[in-house]
Amino acid sequence: MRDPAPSAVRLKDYAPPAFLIDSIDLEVELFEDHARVRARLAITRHLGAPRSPLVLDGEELELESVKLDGRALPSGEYALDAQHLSLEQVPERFRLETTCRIQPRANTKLMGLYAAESGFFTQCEAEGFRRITYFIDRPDVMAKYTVTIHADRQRYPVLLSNGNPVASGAGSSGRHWVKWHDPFPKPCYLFAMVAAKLDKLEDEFLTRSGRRARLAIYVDPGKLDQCGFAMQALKRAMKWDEEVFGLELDLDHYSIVAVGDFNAGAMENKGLNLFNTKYVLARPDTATDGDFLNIDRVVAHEYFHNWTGNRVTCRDWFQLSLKEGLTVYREQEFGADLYSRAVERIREVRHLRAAQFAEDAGPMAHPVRPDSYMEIGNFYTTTVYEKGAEVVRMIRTLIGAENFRKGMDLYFARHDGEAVTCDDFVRAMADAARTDLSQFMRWYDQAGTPVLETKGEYDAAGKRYSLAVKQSCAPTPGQDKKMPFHVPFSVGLVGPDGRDMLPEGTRVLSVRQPEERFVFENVEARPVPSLARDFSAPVIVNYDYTEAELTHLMAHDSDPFNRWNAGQRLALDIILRGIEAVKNGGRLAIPRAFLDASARLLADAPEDPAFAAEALALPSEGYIAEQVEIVDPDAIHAVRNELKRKLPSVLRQELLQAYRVNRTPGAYSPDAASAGKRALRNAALALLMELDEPEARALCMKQFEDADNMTDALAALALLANCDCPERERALDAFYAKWKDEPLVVDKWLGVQSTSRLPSVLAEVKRLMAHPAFNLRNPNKVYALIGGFRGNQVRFHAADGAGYAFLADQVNALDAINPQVAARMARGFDRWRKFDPRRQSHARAALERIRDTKGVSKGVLEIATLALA
Ligand code: 0A1
Ligand code: ZN
Repeated sequence: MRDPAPSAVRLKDYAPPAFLIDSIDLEVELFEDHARVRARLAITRHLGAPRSPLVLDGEELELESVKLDGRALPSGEYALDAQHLSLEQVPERFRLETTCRIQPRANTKLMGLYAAESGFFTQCEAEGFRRITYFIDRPDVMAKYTVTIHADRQRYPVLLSNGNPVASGAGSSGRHWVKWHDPFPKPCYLFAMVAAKLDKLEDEFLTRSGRRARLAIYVDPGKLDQCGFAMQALKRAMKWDEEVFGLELDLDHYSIVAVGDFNAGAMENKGLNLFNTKYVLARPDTATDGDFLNIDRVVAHEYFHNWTGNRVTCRDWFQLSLKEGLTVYREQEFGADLYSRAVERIREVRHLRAAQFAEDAGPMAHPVRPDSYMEIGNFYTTTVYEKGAEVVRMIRTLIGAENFRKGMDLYFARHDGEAVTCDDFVRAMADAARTDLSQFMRWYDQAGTPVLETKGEYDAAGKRYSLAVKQSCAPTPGQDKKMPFHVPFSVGLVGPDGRDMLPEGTRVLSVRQPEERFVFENVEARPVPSLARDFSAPVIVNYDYTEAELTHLMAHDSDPFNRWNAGQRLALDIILRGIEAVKNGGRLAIPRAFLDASARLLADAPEDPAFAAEALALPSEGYIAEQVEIVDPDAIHAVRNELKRKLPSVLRQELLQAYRVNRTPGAYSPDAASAGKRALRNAALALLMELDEPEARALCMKQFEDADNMTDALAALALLANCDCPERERALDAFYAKWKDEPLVVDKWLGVQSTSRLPSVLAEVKRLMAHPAFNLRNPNKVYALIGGFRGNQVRFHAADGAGYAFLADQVNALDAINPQVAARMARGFDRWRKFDPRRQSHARAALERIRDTKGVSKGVLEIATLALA
């Protein structure tokens, strides 16, 4: 086995930089076949670093010249390797000028400066700036930037960088230039520039202190009609941050640029956010309710980073969750205020449980603050982001809303303009609340999902209810023993009449010991405990509920999250028992209670259709897989579908009724109420389609053909793509013919095919790889087709190993083009050890093949090695 250790970067090795860079003056000249980058750095030796050499990072740069304080250095006076430019002896304070040539058109990694359809774009987080020029590429080196971009005026009329435009002019032979200055010192990962032909939507925002900020969204020519919603989203976010956190925009210009080739979702570069088109472009006929919601959230997320990430940044990449966990938390709160708080929470937890709990249980398990990495690009994970957000939320639950706000204020007062650590954040919170959060810090340093075993006891004579809580956390790679966590455990006691029995409704217990008992006095009757209300901590709560208790909670719990959660537990228990039964030659048994509860959900649906849609959705196949010892994907698929089919066979009329009454006539609007109706209507249609009857298919086809919005059209298309029926091909062909010139809609078309449940899906995916609609160089296409298949549990984990072999081939092919995207795809193997020996041997072979490929990237090697370890 290979050891990733030699090239691992470790948190404990952190040392402050030996040099600081006060300012950088960047001159970028763009040509069709290359770019020339001249950088003038003002460098000072940093405290306590007496004689260390100057080491600058650089990658795929062709160095043309180096000057120190104006003197050109002969090659003997510096050292050059594939990763660095080093100068053995430099003064205390000096200017260094380098000139390099780079090849943006050959940059398929989409890190650094690269070309896309309409021009040139950058992505620097985490370590992309070193692909543009030699620099000390780490976030605790913060410089002031002046950037001049030169390019052909016709082809690249728009020249942008961070900050404010300060000068511009014409050059010879049709060229022009624009100079930008950013007054805020920033780490180089926040640098951005764009040279492209783009259309622009303009607007403005008057901040509460009276600053007039000019807002702009730049998109590919012809797409202006798809960016109105993103602009409104931006203004909603700006207003919300002023109102909720007292945080205001500090800039005169704030721009968003959308680009179709982008590895991630979006990037918070100071004053110049770069976005994947997916999170900007939307029109009712091209984007679904989910897309609109995501745009609201991602636009807000990047905007919120201006304070949580940019004004206060990370000292090193181990602290990534300092900005990401906090910003996701802020984004979640924004989403909750704008849409439905309960439904947003349910969706967030569904995602966390499916993705993050699985990550925490697999080979890539790492703490919210990892302690080592080979490739930082692999640590933009659901643990750092979503579990990180839960950690911030837990602090708020423990210290209360008011103290939390004080803590935020104190954090900014102390650290504005600094590069800090997660400890600094928690210290501000603890100080503001005058409380001790030292045990709480373990959430940052210990990986794994804690389990709370709970038992209730009611003493009727003493009117006392006591709850015993025992916490544990399974070992994770490199962490055999865990210390007890400090868990905020929100508990309610639901009475026989369905009412809350605690005077305060919900009590937040502070669980700190391995074993604890909490006593509730004056409890008049035996309660049903409602545990971890609103998902108060990212833990697994075990309690031996009876079916009757769960349906009681489903019907009455005042906490909507736990109302939903009770239904999920009930369904999960039925499915797990069904899987066991089938394994032993028996059958799935569906208790009456489940059908009654579902009927009640539908009857109550008019009050909150979006909630009803969530409650009717069964736990995902991936989540079910996490609950069993050895995964049998076919059994999970079969049993879950059988349960799903049972509902329409018993509740056909109710579902048809829900389908009929939840129409949204009139002009489309993505607001929560309308989206909720569509969600329920489409959930009803999905259940009816399980009957595999021509009437249901006709209804579905009719919806597909008549829909005036993408939500309804795509929902119908996805259902048709799931069935082996004549309507399938007709619908898929019609959809493609209509949308082949809208790349984001083509991604949806690829997605419904790669996630289809048909057994032929791998053959279709392979066929689509050669379709003109697909392009291995475009990350969105890869995520839709290969990523979709990777997440298609029953087909990807086919017993013959064909899915694994296919993914290995694609990871290898991608690795040569875009290692970051390849590494993400390679995560599909994470859970291979949970499957049977036959599948395991196929997966192992696929992983070994990836690991042993000549020239494998560091990122893919890290994923494969950890998976095999
Ligand atoms: N900071 C961004 C995420 C991001 C990370 C890496 C990237 O490289 C391709 C791009 C974006 C965010 O949290 O939105
Ligand atoms: Zn972020």
